[in-house]
Amino acid sequence: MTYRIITHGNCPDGFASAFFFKKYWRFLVPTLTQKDIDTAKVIGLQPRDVQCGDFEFTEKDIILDLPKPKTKVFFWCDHHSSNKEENLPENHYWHIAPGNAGFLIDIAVKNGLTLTDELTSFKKNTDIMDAAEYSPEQITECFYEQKNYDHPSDLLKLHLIAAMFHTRDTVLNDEIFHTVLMQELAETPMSSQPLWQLNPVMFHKARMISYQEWREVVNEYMEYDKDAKCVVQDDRLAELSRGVADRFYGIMKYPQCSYTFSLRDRKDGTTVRIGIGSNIFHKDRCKVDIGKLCKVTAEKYGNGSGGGHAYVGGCTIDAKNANKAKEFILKNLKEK
Ligand SMILES: [Mn+2]
Repeated sequence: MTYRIITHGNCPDGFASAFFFKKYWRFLVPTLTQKDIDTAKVIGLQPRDVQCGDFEFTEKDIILDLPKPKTKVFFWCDHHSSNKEENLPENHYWHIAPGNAGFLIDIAVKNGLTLTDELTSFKKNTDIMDAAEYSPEQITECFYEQKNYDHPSDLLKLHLIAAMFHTRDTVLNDEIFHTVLMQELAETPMSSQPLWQLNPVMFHKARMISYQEWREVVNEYMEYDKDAKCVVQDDRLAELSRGVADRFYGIMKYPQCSYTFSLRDRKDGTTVRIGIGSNIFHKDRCKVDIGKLCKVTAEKYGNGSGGGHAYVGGCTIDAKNANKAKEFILKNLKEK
């Protein structure tokens, strides 16, 4: 049985966490050996794969940026408030932090790692990405096509890399994710040459076009509710399905907003998925506990599955209640 590094798949923070663990394991678990790390398989999973209990974990698994499995594992580190655990055994870490890679870096620093400028930048920028702490200029830089990519910032470099495992083909995504992490790793992904030979800019350019196509379709029905100060994106009204969703489009189009709200039909046809967010550039405008509102909405109009954080949340409701739930949410946002 060999060790396995199991991380949040198809996610930049999951990638950054696995990268950091592979490269800096000495500052996290000194009892491991280089051979343990070199032979460790890297696997990307989704939180639901851990929660539903279908995946079989072993005592040699290293789990990053994911909920803690129910069975015994070797190492676990996570930063999501919903995955809180108490009385943790050795090699298990949980703390609320903007990003999991940044949290791992903090642990390594406590164990003697000296931060270089590049590592400091890696931490800062992975935190921005995972906690959505972008400025409007950074959104423009990373979510809209730029004239050239000759001298990308570190933040943009990390987006270029993430674009490689963010295609619409999940099998391809897993293959790229895994391949990149099995290559020779430099100080951070920003300076890892084998990775740059795979031409991440090409993937990113395609993604920028997909975002633009999506924005054009969504433009037809995206609305602004002045009283609720909320951007309403009811995807049930979409006539076409094109491109890839840009989750920051609502706040770029309506900078005066406090909230964004989206609804879309689930594939099963009987449920609707609701997402609510606050304006990330103006979190001070957010007067409603969004996680709570999502929970209440789920209990009132669905089977109770919903929740989130103060600034962002989601829930699933019965499709037949969608219009009532929409009204309920906008009414609640108006009252504050
Ligand atoms: Mn994360």
